[in-house]
Amino acid sequence: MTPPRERGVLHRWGEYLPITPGTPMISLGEGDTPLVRSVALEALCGLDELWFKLESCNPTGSFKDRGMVVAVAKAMEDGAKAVMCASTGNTSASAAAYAARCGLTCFVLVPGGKVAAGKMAQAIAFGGRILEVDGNFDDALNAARSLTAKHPVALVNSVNPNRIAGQKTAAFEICESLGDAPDILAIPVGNAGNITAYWRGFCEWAELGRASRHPRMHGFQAAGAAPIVLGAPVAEPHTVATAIRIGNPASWTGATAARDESGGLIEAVTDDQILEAYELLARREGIFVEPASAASVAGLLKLAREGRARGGRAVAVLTGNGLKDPDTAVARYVPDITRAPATAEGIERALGW
Ligand code: AN7
Repeated sequence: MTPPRERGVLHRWGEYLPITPGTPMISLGEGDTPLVRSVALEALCGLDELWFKLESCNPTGSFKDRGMVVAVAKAMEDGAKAVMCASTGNTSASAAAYAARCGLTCFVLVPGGKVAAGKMAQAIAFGGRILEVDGNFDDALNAARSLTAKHPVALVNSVNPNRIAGQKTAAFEICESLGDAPDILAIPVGNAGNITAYWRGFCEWAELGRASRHPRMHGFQAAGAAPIVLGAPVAEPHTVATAIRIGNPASWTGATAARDESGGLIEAVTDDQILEAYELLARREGIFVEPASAASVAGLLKLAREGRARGGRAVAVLTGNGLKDPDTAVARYVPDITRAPATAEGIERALGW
């Protein structure tokens, strides 16, 4: 029997990544995520086709694993014994996982009280050294940059170009799955690394002649944390979508370049619009994402309602799993739960059958 092909971003996409013969080919099986066609929201969004890229299916439940595997492999190649990141939660979960696997120490700087429970559970489970800071993500990232410039610890935020390199592979996968680039790529924007990475991926694929065109990049920020839309940093960002509660994105110029070069847009969606899309994805599509991920679909719905949808084929990136943030789910829904005795008769009575 032939052993299964090794999986993961480094194995599958290594020739497009900054790896050398000295790079350890680590993997948690990241990448190769499903591209699933919409059954209900496609029409509501005024599109001919809507596909969901389920980045929530990565090993730690978010897209961060694609870039983290490259960043951690390169850090090891450079002899690092420790990594550090600032995070709204998903980066820290991913960094802590790869660090655990590779025997590295992982320091994570998180905004105190503002990280969803599932993400904290992951950082704790993977043995991360967690520093809850009295400030927001932007403050934590500034501190992480200073600390890693001074101490022998590798910074694995998306300001590390290896992160962006790994994340661009999702664009390759979309083009391979659809046979070409889509007309629209809808994506949530926080620190703006991912929109930067996707745009790079689509451009690279077109330059290689493997796609015949580029998508229009549609980025969506939460209204309470929309610095790129406003054109100025937001000192105190707020949103239910804690993953994208970021007031001064590190890859700001990457995001505006993606928007402008692609003929796309970056707009804001309110928390109500985010939670509406969050609910529609769960109840009409059977896809449970965290609130930040729903921003991509909220944005498409908003464009349709404003009469700005132009049809075509769109891909919405669903960046993180709904299980990351159970508290938002519990708060959003009136659960359909009935207490009953553990007998068929008792359950019939409870159901009124
Ligand atoms: C689910 O984990 O910034 O625009 O520290 O977790 O590349 O920042 C997370 C960001 C979208 C925004 N969706 O991506 C972090 C962090 C989810 C996220 C984003 C994040 P970027």
